[in-house]
Amino acid sequence: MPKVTIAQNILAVNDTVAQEIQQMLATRGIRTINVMSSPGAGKTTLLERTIERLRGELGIGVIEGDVETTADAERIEAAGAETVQINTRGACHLEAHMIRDALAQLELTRVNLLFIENIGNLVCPAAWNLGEDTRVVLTSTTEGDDKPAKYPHMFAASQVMVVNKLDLLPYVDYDLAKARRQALAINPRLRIFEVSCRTGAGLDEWCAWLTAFVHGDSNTVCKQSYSSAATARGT
Ligand SMILES: Nc1nc2c(ncn2[C@@H]2O[C@H](COP(=O)(O)OP(=O)(O)OP(=O)(O)O)[C@@H](O)[C@H]2O)c(=O)[nH]1
Ligand SMILES: [Mg+2]
Ligand SMILES: [Zn+2]
Repeated sequence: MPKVTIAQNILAVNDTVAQEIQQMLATRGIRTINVMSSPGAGKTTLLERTIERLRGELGIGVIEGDVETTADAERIEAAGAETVQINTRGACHLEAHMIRDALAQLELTRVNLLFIENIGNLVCPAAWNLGEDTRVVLTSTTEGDDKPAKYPHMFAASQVMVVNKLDLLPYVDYDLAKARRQALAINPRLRIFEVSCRTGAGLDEWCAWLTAFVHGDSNTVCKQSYSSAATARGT
């Protein structure tokens, strides 16, 4: 029991920092998306393809979270977006204080869409509020179609699901309808995009949604109303 109390205190402190971040970003007119997935589902690739398509239209910034290396930040910079790398040196999720420190290093003047690429992990990132406006969970056809059912908290705590690597469907046992059905059973309001970052399939729809999201279209606004502490308690 004492351990649970400590964990919830840590999450409550995290929520306070996250609220400060959310207010600061809202004041600057920046919309923020926390991108989560298992390792290798294609988070960085989706961001690269998105930046290539939208950089003329939107000011995109990226906070890259990885346990080690600056490889993903280098890829994002090469794609043409403002970026800063967080190395957690072992930690398996990002926390709000890391985002606060990273934001101090980002040139935000021209940014109106900020992505946070979380650590590859379908479990604990769901419990940590980072001050984002919305959460995107990415899953890919090579991981199996049972991920929503096996990791329900991640899908319950997200507003958007992107299924990536559609180009590999002929080679893997992945039932798109089953994944969609399982995800919607957990979270009926989940917005679903099915894409291939390899072929570009589905990216027009994804980018159109992002543009509307940045411009505040009410159908795309899915501001989170939960807290990290409440998520951890399962309430
Ligand atoms: N065939 C195929 N491969 C893809 C697609 N999207 C990404 N990949 C490949 O999947 C691998 C992992 O992609 P990343 O974008 O690095 O994945 P990530 O989720 O950022 O990985 P971590 O940051 O390590 O968690 C790379 O080899 C990509 O080229 C896709 O749509 N189709
Ligand atoms: Mg990555
Ligand atoms: Zn973790």
